Amino acid sequence: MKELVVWAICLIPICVAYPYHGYRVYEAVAKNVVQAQALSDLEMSESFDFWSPVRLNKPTDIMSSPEQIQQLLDVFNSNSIQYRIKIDDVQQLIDAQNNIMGNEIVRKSSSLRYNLTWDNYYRYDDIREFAYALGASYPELVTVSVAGKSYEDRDLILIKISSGGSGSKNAIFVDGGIHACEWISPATVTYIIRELVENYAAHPQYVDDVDWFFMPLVNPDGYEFAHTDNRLWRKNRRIHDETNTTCIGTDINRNFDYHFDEGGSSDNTCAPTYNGGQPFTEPESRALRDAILAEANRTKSYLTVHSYGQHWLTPWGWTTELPADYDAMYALASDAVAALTAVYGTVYDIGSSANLLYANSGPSDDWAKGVAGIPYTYTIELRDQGPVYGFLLPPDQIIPSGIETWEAFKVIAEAVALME
Ligand code: 0X9
Ligand code: ZN
Repeated sequence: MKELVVWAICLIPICVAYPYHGYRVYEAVAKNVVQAQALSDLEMSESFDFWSPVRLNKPTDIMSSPEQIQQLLDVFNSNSIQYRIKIDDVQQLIDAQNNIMGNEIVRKSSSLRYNLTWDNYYRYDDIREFAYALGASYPELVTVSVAGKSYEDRDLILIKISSGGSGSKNAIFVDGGIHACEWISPATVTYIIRELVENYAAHPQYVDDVDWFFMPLVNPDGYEFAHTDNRLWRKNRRIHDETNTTCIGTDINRNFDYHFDEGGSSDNTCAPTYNGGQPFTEPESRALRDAILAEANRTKSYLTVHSYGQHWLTPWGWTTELPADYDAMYALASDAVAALTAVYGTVYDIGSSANLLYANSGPSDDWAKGVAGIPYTYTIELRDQGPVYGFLLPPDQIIPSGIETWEAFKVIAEAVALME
């Protein structure tokens, strides 16, 4: 994804950016290898934003600027590729969601000491406030600490939920918001934190039998930038002063030191999957690494929450070969997904990243398994499946996403509690 910031010429003090005005998202389906190759060639040309990977007989979402729409249609037509318009005007959808979110947010009632209501997407400050408010209200369950600082100096919040045991219990580590535009991720992760803490009395076993560690927003700088400037921003906001480039940001999920830069990760600072040049160049990935390592010997499951696609992914991304204990990983994933699907019928598929999605190297889950030695590491790609909104998931899906994902997390917690 190129950085698409087309600023209006600014003669008045308040400038408004409409970077995606007239941008369209098409859904195309490659039904044979020739069509798949044509789409892959298009992706390699880096002229279009591919929101989802090219896979045979599966929909691929491709965003086009207004100027390039005809070029895209020509490729579809000359290869007889079946397509449809999925989002007619990306900026209109962003604006519609901003209007819902704008001024009408239900502000905190007197009994709540935080803003989050899970019927809207909230900003970094609100998420941070939520963490400290829980810590203050439930000191016997919640400990908040700072795992490090982001490139722009924001605190990286770490929340421990534990009812005691002096570190003897098995643990689960969860993170969200590695990718800035995937707003449903921190929203769902904070929903689960709230469920564990504020509804503790309804199901104390999920806290009593395991310890939880949450980093709900790994990439706060990117997340804020996605709110203020570019809704579809993915990377962090580091300025690459070691290179002569004007492009900003590294994909935190390509910056981990396990089979680093072995495919599906870019050495180009302008690319959306820029890997940082070296492993652990980013303060956010270092802080996440250190927080995971601090509890790795008792952490049985690492859940890194992304969107979109409704996939429950296992490592690896760098090879299509499967981990030696893949069957056990698959069995637990399928129990978790069954519980999730039972709520509203939301379908997830399960498989290894390279097999189900695409080759990619340096993601946090591969490192958590391959280096930190955590057995059950999964990337969870939340709603939707792509046919409708993709990254622009409407806020009225936050609570349903939270409710169904919580059911899956309960299954993971029950299994982790019983592990050796
Ligand atoms: O590409 C990614 O970083 C993840 N998908 S996303 O659309 N959220 O960007 C998938 C990472 C999968 N994990 C592994 N390859 N192990
Ligand atoms: Zn992601």
